[in-house]
Amino acid sequence: MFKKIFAACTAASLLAAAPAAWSAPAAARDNMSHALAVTGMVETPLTLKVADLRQLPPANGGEIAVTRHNGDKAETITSYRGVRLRDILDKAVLDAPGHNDVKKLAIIATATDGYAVVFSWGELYNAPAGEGVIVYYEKNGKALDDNDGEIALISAKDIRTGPRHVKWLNGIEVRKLVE
Ligand SMILES: Nc1nc2c(c(=O)[nH]1)N[C@H]1C(S)=C(S)[C@@H](COP(=O)(O)O)O[C@H]1N2
Ligand SMILES: [Mo]
Repeated sequence: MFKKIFAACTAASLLAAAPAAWSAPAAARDNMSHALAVTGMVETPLTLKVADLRQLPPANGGEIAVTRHNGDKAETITSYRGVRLRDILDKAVLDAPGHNDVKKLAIIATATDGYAVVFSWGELYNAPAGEGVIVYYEKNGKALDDNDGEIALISAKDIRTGPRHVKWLNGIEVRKLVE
């Protein structure tokens, strides 16, 4: 009884505060990423729009099952057009002059909603995973819509591909983690 009243009051006060606090579900907001900024430890920071991504060496492919961390299926991508993250980093040129500098680099992929995932240089350049880390702008034959785009990233060789599937990708930051 008391709990019920309490719950009702809480709901009422939340509603009263609604204009400031309420926000639409993620997919209904404009989360669209209109460009990808490549920043941090690079010689040439870049801002890439879809048209710029189309100029880079293409990495197009077929089926990728997007699976959540618990194994549930989120979606199946039947085809995609994109670019390997490695090729984007090579265009920006990693700022790592010392022989061992690259090995200390983390590459962080961020999205307009604050979602972020981490890669390492070793993973992207010196492991099988790197081949499958793709920044893509077309899915199933069409430009990405509000649900993932305009630009997204996926690490296709991950065991569960959901966690490092970054929708609304808008940043690639290169950070040196160790001095
Ligand atoms: N930008 C962004 N990308 C994201 C997420 C997110 O919250 N924001 N969630 C991730 C998670 S945890 C999963 S499992 C996959 C699939 O989620 P979906 O079911 O929402 O497509 O998207 C991933 N990409
Ligand atoms: Mo997830």
